[in-house]
Amino acid sequence: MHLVLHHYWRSSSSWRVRWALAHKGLAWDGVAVDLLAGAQRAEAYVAERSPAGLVPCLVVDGRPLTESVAIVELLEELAPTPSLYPHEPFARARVRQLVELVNAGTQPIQNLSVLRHVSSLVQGVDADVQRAWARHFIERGLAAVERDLGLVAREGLGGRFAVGDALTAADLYLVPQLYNARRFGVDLASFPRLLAAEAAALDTDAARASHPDRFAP
Ligand SMILES: N[C@@H](CCC(=O)N[C@@H](CS)C(=O)NCC(=O)O)C(=O)O
Repeated sequence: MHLVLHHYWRSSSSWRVRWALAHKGLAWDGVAVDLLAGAQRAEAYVAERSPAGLVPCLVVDGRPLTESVAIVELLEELAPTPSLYPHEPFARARVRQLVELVNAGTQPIQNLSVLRHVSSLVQGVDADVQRAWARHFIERGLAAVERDLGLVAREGLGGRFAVGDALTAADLYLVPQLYNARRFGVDLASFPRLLAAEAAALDTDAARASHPDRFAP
């Protein structure tokens, strides 16, 4: 299987996929897409790689696939071990729920193009207001995740990681979102469950191999 990942070093969605690849021990070639320079909107990239003009895009034997959830689930099916999803159906559903709290409920509202569009519509929306906007939605999303982790614990599904004692897809979404949270200056003191799961997840070879700092230009 030949894998080519189009990604940006500091993009949280890109980190999710790099992490899944590292966890499963899959080799890949990388193509850097410079989001600040607008490379994600280049005609050829949108036509041939990402219809939405976003990263990541994983090209699998010549076939481009976007949306990190679809990519991570494909990798899970192509390379089932080590798994990123618990076997038990409800625990599996909890993992997917946590993934969506970040993927659908948090990251899209603080994404670069959203922040820029708000600035273009409303006079006086400068970088400080953009950061305040991002902080608000990240805090709201992480508060939901923190409460969800409380539920997970009460159900007996807790452990070192977000769900249980093995790394799951939930960790691949929560930890990069925390990375974004720090970039925007979110105070994380009220998220102890999240911070504990983050510490466990970061202390893995796959986290280190996929971390944004390793891919900074
Ligand atoms: N739901 C998508 C989100 C992709 C996404 O929002 N990517 C961001 C970087 S994290 C991006 O490409 N932003 C560039 C832009 O908004 O122009 C996924 O999980 O792959």
